[in-house]
Amino acid sequence: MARCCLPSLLLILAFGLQETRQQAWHEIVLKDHDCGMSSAYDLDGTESDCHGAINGNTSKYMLITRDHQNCIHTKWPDNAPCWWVDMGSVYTLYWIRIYARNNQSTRLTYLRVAVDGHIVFDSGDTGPTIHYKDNNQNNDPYFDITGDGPGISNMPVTGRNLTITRYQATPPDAKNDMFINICEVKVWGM
Ligand SMILES: [Ca+2]
Repeated sequence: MARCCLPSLLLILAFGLQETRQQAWHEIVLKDHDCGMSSAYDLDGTESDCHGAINGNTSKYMLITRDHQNCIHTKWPDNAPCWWVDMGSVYTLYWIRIYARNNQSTRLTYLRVAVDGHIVFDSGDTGPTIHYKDNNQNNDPYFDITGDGPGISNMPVTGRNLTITRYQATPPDAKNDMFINICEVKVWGM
């Protein structure tokens, strides 16, 4: 083989490997996995259940009843709110999608996502870039964490425990808004 062809061949092999890896990605279903949260909002005697963020329901409408829980909501006062899920095995994650609650975008600021302690996203004071399915704002709002997004992008990341924390409210003295209040977490990897 002519030496000049080697770089092209390596490029083709690398591209092929990346394509194969993308084809191998799949959604890692988190439903019913072990999870926990630092505090649980109490609504009419029923506490928010950590599984509300992994029950497969991405609806933006929060339900906290004995039979139906869709979103998670930490409780005030909790100045270091945290939610976590044990994915059951070690995975390499390429994509994380987090669905938000309607009309609660201020609760997405200063949100930090980590896998086994490796921070992969920090929404900072502006919060994440929100998307809607089919660009229709009536649909469920979400944001994506990938390797090429804004802010911290330590993706892909390998680990077993995914943690979401919040370290400040907006504005900082809004103690009654210092919640983690999201509706679903989805992950893709292998
Ligand atoms: Ca849900």
